[in-house]
Formats: sequence, structure tokens, C-alpha cells
Amino acid sequence: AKHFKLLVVGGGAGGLGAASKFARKLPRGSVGIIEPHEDHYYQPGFTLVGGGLMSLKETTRKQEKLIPSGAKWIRNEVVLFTPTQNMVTLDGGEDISYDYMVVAMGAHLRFDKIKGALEALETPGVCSNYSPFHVEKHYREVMNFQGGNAIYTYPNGPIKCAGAPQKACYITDSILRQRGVRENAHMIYATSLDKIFGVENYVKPLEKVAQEKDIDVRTRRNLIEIDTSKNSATFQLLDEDGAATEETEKIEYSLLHIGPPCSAPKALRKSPFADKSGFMDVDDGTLQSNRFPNVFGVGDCMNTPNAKTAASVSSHLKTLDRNLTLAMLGRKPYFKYDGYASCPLVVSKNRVILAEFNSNGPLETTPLNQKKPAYWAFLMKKHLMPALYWNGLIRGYWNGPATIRKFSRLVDSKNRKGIL
Ligand code: FAD
Ligand code: UQ1
Repeated sequence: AKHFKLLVVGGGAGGLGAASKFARKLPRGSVGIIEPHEDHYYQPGFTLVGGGLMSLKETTRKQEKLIPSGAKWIRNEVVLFTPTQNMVTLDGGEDISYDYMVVAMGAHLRFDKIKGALEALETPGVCSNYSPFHVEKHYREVMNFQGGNAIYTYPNGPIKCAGAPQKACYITDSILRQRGVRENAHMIYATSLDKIFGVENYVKPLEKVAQEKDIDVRTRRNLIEIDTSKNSATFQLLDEDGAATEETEKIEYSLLHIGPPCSAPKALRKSPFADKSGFMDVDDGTLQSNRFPNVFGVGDCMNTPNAKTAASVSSHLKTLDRNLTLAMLGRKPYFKYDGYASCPLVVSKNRVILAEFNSNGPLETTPLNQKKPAYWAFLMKKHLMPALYWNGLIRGYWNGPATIRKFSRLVDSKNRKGIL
């Protein structure tokens, strides 16, 4: 059987970043990276693709070109984890063993959890920026939209980039206004949450955006079924604690954008690494597996309380770099992830609210007013972030904005009122 000093599972944002860092530190051939797909996507670009502001091609690169030199790409998927033997099994039956492992399998889109959704995605009007196969369709639908209900949904449970469904909704509003058909549209943002966004600091600014755009925000609604024969979307109403009730609401759609529920990938869900939710059980500071100390997690597949974003991955990688190195030296990992996550909320074709936060509240990088929709933040989203991702994050050079944040605090250290 093949053996690697470090085995990385997943070649997405986190897996490539981790493999890049350690391929530079360890002798050639020490790092193996398991990833089944030939194409790698810059997923944070998908909201722009769905709004006609970026091409799908710009968000897609061949995995082959991204695997760091010195690391070995195993083009397959893990179907079974056997951590008691430091081993994984690939589809087809091959076993691979390791001294250390980084699990970076991301979160899986679960359109299958909404009755009829998979079929509906192949019919007119139904689309999702979350999937590379249906993101261009969203833009086409918006460009052909003539009138009726345009519904944007947010699931009951974990989702990567929790702001993406409302970004899609806001960009669509801008396009429909530009096309002169906005008055024929009734735009609905239907969310399972009890408010527009999970981080209190940005709730008021986003409510204002939705109100100015005349978007009908309906809370505690969970999309459970799509009937394409009637163009009908069924929502389960949730009670104030978020629990399901018997009541449902049916809404007819002309356009339906699905924010899919997300879960841990199957092999992880049924592994000894998973907690009850199916996500990887790690120490939310050190990112070390709570059960197998030679295994660490990175990115969306973990059960850490941070929002699932590429921005979080940058900070995970900083922690991993130090802690996995300590573990390899036989020492106890002590460096702690700060919980950082960010969600650049695109509110129109040229404005962004740059939300940055952890579970305690805002954790912003700049001394500017990030609650206010801004053009500078849009430029960062469109131009800086992709460059930072391709040249920094996945190559293991971008460790997140914590250092920049410290310098910003020198500018306005006390009240951080913002100067713009
Ligand atoms: P991924 O990058 O998804 O990679 C996981 C990899 O694991 C995949 O390549 C997959 O093929 C592989 N894998 C899965 N199962 C197996 C297996 N069994 N064996 C081997 N490999 C496996 N983040 C931001 O910071 N800002 C944004 O504006 C933003 N917008 C977003 C908009 C959308 C529409 C979406 C979908 C995401 C957005 N994100 C954003 C989130 C960001 O893309 C993810 O948080 C980030 O990609 C997570 O990295 P990851 O490595 O954990 O997972
Ligand atoms: C970030 O680091 C990142 O990954 C490269 C993103 O995903 C594309 C982001 O959206 C954001 C906001 C960050 C954070 C970086 C800065 C400079 C605020």
C-alpha cells in the first residue's frame, strides 16, 4: 500500500492550501492529496457569475495545474476512513496509509433533501448559484425574466457562505431594474432563520437594503418541495425556536433560486471523525481531531462554530501551519484559531457590505465603515479576492487578515467609528 507522511483529503481551498504549505516543508513525495475532480472552482466567484459580473471560465482551473510541486495527486475519492490503522480506502478498494492527515473535504450540496429539487433544476425558472452546473442558468433566467414571483431561499441548517442567497437576490434586483422589468416582479427572500442574517452587526444595514429594494423578506420558512407542473414551491413554517410546524405555505414562482442545505460528505459522516451532525469533530481552537491527535481539519467539513467561508479557511491554514508542525515535532498543538469568517455581501452590481466576524461579533480588517454598502469593498470582492485566492490561499501564502487588522486598529483603536 502507498504511504505518505502527510495525507490531505480534498483538493479544494483548504486541501490545496494545506498541501502547499507542507509540500514546501517536507521532503519531496511526503505529501499525498486525494481529490476526485479534474476541475477546481473558485466558488466565491459564483455569485458574480450568476449576476453576469464574472465568467464561469474565470472561476475554473484544472486541478492538475494547482497541485503543488512535490505533492502527489491521487485522483480518486476516499470512501472509508480507518483511523485506528492510520488508513483510508479509495473508491475501487486501494488503501493508503499516513503518519498525519488533514481532512479538507468541504461541505456537500444537498439539493436531494428538497423534494423534487434535483429534477426541478433541469426545468425552466429553477436555478442555483451554488452549483457550477446551474449558476449560468441563473443569469440567463434573470435576463429573460418577464414578471411574477422571484423567490430566493435559505435552508434550515448549515450552508456555506450564508450570505450568498441574498447576494443573488440583490444583484437580480439591480439587473431587473436596469432591464426595466422590476415593477413586474415580486421578489421574495424566504429564510429559515428568524432574521435576515445571522450576525447582529449587519442585520440593520441588510434590512435597509432589502427595504429599499422592495424585497419581501419572509422568515422562518424552509423550502421542502418543488412541484414543477404547477411552478409551485412549498415552504414548511418554523416556530420561533426554528422547529418544524405542521403548517406550510405554497408560493408560485417564475424564478426560484435554491440555497441548498449542506452536509458533511458521506465518507466523513459515517467515519469515526464525525460528531452527531456528521461534520468533523475538532477542537475549535487547535482544529485537531478530538479523537485522533495525528489528524487535523480545515475548512467547511469541520464542526467549528464559524461561518463556512473561504475567508475562514485562510485563518484555519494559519493555525494548521503551526499546530501540525508542532505535532510533527512531537509537541502539543497550542495555537488557536480566532473564529474569523467573512462574507462580502454584494448588495448591487457595484456595492458590497464587507461583513467580517466570529461568533462573538464583528472582527473587521479595515478602519472604514464596513456596514455601509461601498464601492471599494466591491472592488475588493471582484478583483482582490480572486487574486488572493489563486496566488495566496491555495498556494499556502495567505494566512488571513489578522495582521492587517492589528495595523488598522492603530488608525482608530478605540471606537472604530470608521472614516468613510
Ligand atoms: P471546498 O473548497 O469545497 O473543497 C472540498 C474538496 O473536497 C472538493 O474539491 C471535493 O471534491 C473534495 N472531496 C469531497 N469529498 C471527498 C472525498 N470523499 N474524497 C476526496 N476528496 C473529496 N467564501 C468566502 O470566503 N467568500 C465568499 O464570498 C464566498 N461565496 C461563496 C458563494 C457560493 C455560491 C459558494 C458555493 C461558496 C462561497 N464561499 C465563499 C465559500 C467557499 O467557497 C468555501 O467556504 C471554501 O471553498 C471551503 O473550502 P474547503 O476546502 O473546505 O471546501
Ligand atoms: C479572504 O481571505 C478570502 O479568501 C481568499 C475570501 O474569499 C474569497 C473573502 O471573501 C475575504 C473577505 C477574505 C478576507 C480578506 C481580506 C483582505 C479582508
